[in-house]
Amino acid sequence: MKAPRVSSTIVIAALLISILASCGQAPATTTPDAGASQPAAAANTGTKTYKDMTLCYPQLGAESDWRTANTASIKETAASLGIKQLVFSDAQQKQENQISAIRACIQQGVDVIALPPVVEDGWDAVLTEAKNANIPVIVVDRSVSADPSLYASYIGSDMALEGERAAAEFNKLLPNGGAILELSGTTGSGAAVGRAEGLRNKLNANIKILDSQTGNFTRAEAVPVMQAFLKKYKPGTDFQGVFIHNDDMGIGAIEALKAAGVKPGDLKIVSVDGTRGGFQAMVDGWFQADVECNPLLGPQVFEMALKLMNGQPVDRKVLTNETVYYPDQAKELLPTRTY
Ligand code: GZL
Repeated sequence: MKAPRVSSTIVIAALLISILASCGQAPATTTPDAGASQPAAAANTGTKTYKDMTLCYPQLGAESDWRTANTASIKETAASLGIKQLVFSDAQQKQENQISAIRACIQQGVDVIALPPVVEDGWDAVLTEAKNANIPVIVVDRSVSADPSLYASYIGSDMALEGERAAAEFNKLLPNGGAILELSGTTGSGAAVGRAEGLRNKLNANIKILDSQTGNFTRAEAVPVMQAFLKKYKPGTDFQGVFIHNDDMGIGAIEALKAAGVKPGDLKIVSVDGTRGGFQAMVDGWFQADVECNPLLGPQVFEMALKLMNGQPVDRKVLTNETVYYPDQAKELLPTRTY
């Protein structure tokens, strides 16, 4: 019996199907896993663009000029890149609100979560949920204590170095020693923990930290803290300096110092952030140094997010290069400050 003729059309079709099918089998271009920290890398096709990106940014709050500038950097960068959607929320400095926002983003199936954590602890559960949903997380600005395998990278500042830089300023400002007060940031936040640690690492032994209280990084909360300090300690006699973890609290502290009759220059004050408010405080003679902490992280966040969407390796830690600003340059630089 003659073999049935198989029309040439069928042969060609079968051939095409087998070629197409074999294409589907070609091993995806796997990128070397940059460590167990990343969800299983998707095929590194590099085909995703910013127009495909939905990024979740559960912002911690609006407590300071630094935070306002950080939010602006994220929103402006998202708009300029023309991403598909920025899922932005304001947690009003409450961790539970950030966690709820992250869960909503997981539910939505966003491409990347960029998290600026209000405090270091308490993130393992929700980061595990994100990892199980194969949504990469970039920790931004402040650090977390969670297992590093639960997030892809950290983009921000070396907070301990900022504290060490402040200590170096006090070592110069108080060469014969003395006592300083500390107005610290949000309790348990990576920024406050790091700055406090750095200060204590490098402060000369002849300079004593007389007392430390939190002002939660806000101007309003710093006023009563400084007022309480002034009730307890005599400026110039009991203490000669103040380390303030951010400019907003510094401006609040100045209000209390003025009301108590303290004059610019009576105390050696070192602040952190380098905002316009901090520069003005240096021009007015209140701050003797302002340690930079840069909030403009938007471009780095989105560049890394796109790499993660395309399954490309990313650095585990991206630290911003920062400096210290001084009164003698403040007047000239103030008009150029972008935050
Ligand atoms: C530091 C950032 C801090 C700023 C404050 O990276 O988290 O939070 O120093 C802000 O001004 O409120």
